Amino acid sequence: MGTTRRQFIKISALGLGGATVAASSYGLGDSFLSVFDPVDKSHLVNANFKRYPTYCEVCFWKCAGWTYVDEDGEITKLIGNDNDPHCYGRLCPRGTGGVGMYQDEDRLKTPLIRTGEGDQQTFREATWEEAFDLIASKMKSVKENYGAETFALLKHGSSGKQFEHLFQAYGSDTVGEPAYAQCRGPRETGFALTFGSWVGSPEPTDIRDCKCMVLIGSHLGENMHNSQVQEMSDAIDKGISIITVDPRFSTVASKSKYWMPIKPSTDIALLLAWMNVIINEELYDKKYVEKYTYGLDELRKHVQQYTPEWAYGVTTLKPDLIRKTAREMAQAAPSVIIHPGRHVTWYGDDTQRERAMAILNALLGSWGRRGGFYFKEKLKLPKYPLPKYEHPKWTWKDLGSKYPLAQMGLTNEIINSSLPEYDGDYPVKAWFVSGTNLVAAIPNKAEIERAIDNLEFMVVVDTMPMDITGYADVVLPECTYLERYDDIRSATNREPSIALRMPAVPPKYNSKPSWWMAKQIGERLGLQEYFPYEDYAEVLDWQLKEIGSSLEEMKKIGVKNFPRKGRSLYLAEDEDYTFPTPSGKIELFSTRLEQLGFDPMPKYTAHPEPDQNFYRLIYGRAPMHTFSRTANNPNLVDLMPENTCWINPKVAKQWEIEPGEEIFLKNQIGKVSQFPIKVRVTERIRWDSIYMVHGFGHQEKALKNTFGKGVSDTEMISEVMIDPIMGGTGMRGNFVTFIKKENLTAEI
Ligand SMILES: Nc1nc2c(c(=O)[nH]1)N[C@H]1C(S)=C(S)[C@@H](COP(=O)(O)OP(=O)(O)OC[C@H]3O[C@@H](n4cnc5c(=O)[nH]c(N)nc54)[C@H](O)[C@@H]3O)O[C@H]1N2
Ligand SMILES: Nc1nc2c(c(=O)[nH]1)N[C@H]1C(S)=C(S)[C@@H](COP(=O)(O)OP(=O)(O)OC[C@H]3O[C@@H](n4cnc5c(=O)[nH]c(N)nc54)[C@H](O)[C@@H]3O)O[C@H]1N2
Ligand code: SF4
Ligand SMILES: [Mo]
Repeated sequence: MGTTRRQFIKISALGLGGATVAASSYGLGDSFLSVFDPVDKSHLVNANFKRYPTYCEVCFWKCAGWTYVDEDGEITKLIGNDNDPHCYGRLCPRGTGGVGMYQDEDRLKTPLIRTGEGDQQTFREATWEEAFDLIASKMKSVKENYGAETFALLKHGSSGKQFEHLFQAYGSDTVGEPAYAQCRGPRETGFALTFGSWVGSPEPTDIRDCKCMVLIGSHLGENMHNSQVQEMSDAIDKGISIITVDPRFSTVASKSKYWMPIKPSTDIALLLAWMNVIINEELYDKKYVEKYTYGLDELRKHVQQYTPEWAYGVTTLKPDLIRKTAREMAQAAPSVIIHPGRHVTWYGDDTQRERAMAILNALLGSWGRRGGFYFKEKLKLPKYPLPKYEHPKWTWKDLGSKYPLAQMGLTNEIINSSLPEYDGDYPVKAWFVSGTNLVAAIPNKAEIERAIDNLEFMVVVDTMPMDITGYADVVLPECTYLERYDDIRSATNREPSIALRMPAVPPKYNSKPSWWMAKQIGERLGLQEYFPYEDYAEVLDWQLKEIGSSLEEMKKIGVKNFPRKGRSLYLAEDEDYTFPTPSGKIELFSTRLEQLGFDPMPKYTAHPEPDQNFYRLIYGRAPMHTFSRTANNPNLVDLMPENTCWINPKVAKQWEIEPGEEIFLKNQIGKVSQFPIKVRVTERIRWDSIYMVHGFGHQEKALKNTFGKGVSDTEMISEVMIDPIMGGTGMRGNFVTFIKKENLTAEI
């Protein structure tokens, strides 16, 4: 971006970093849980250690645990809290390695302010006062000149809450996070249209008592969401049959009764064929369907065209396999789960695919049944008494109104509204970014860069010098989750539970918690009445006392479980129940979609296929990393230092590519990967696709452990298919070809 107004600044160029930390390592075994912390932890803990409760921020499952600190005040260990329903006492390898976030010497150490013009731009170290004064003055001028609404908040994780409060007090509800439009948005809309309620997190999947689970591109076990993986592991021991639909032989595929190596992008065809079999063979739960659902006749008619023989032509899965697996599910019903998945923004028709999954669950009667989906419950924490927020003139809802069923702010629409050519009613002029590495999380970096370049002002709050920080005018270093208080975790589960996060050690360097930053900025904006506390601990103590606990108590126990107060976990035999949908029933046929001009029942539409010598780019998770955020973690980098490109042996042979060879990738519009990637030649991937783990290929040199390692999947995603119903960005319609290292110069 050499010639642009907001030049990208490499933090590495500033010489602010330190030396690399020696990394620890621990072994990985075959079973899912061999990488979790041990059940018996007595040998890990010295009696002189002090322990402080926390909940993990390495991913958003929010497992509760203990931070152990030794006599010298050093963190020695992170261990799961035995009473926590999110982790059942055991942290996953990323959670155990979370201490690396604290120890990482590449951390952001002090506030930074952009100075200089044109190609001479750089960051200078600044005091917190200077940084806050600048931010407050810009927030004031943006509000005066354009309205507070034009200052957008892009966030993810716990810190986002603090800034959301600041922004609402300031007058902006222009908020978005990649965990919606780049993640679970379509499933929440698809399930809400069908059952009337979101799936939510943690998913209310009753895996513990499930007899048959269908995983459609949901790779539990690599996707390490803790209690789900533990429950699945137990269920496997108890003989659950798993049906894995994945073009890749995932870890869970290896534990499955059926692996269905579907042609990518054709899942709706399979789902419709399953419905065809289940309805025509009368395998559905007749009582349940009659009592609770709406639209069976329409659905019956609709799915007649989608026979297993038809689906074979589309999906490459044999009709016999489709029938057998349909019967397998029906036999286990209602203790069956068609798992909704989580990262589901794939092909732009994702809400409809999720609808198909929801409908299949409904036919099998699994919603509200033991071993299917339970009715979740959570404890509503009382709100700390604060003045009401101002009403903004417009909000994220207006900004995303092109997509009628968007239920949260759309990051991609915030980006559109920030572009120079935007001439709509909801222009965005400035960004406040916290806890999200947008350039790694949202495809089409060139567009994000154009948007950023057009901003009047941009703040980034992060713990690490991640790629996004280089675009900021002000960078604020947050201390890690082990060094701060945050909101009480109160999540939905079988039984309500709460968990406390408190500092185990003081913040390293000149880093600070987000609640303090929000308060400081708020006070400079004249919003002190919204921040009437000296320490966030006061807020937590007040809230805890309102529910009969206290900070004192929670410091000792970390997690508190409460009995259910609402309805029971499952529907009783013949129970009358009104679903919160327009018809009060589970909507096999969606009247809402029909009114809005969308297909009321899911249809299959074909998606583009790779040209000759191109392969579909698919991606996913690795057990020891979370997105791009852990790539530099000194504890985790050893376990998996880079991603690899999975290529089928047939393809490798055709290209004369050797295992371990480093190649560059080029996508359908000629974009060549910044770095090379090592090849893994394996039968575990279909010949028409290649696979890589998301979160590598970092371009910021200040990330010393990970700079230049592997390829960023996001970088190769130029084609985005937007879901017309809720605005999610489908990212799996991209195709890549290979460039041998020796041919690189000739190719670009
Ligand atoms: N190509 C591609 N894109 C994807 C995905 C994919 O698989 N492939 N996955 C999608 C999904 S499912 C999701 S949920 C999103 C996730 O997208 P993001 O939430 O943007 O995920 P990360 O890349 O981990 O970025 C998190 C940022 O938060 C910072 N951080 C960590 N801890 C803290 C903290 O305590 N405070 C603050 N202030 N910052 C902190 C990290 O250093 C990092 O810069 O990405 C989506 N985008
Ligand atoms: N270790 C770890 N665990 C995590 C995370 C992490 O970063 N690290 N992130 C968490 C978050 S925020 C999320 S959203 C979840 C995401 O996890 P999931 O929702 O489980 O998974 P996805 O990333 O959508 O799916 C990846 C799988 O889809 C397969 N796939 C690709 N294309 C297709 C297709 O067309 N059809 C089918 N049927 N399958 C296909 C891939 O081969 C891969 O196995 O993971 C969570 N858990
Ligand atoms: S699943 Fe692992 S990384 Fe995620 S919150 Fe739990 S322990 Fe942390
Ligand atoms: Mo996600």
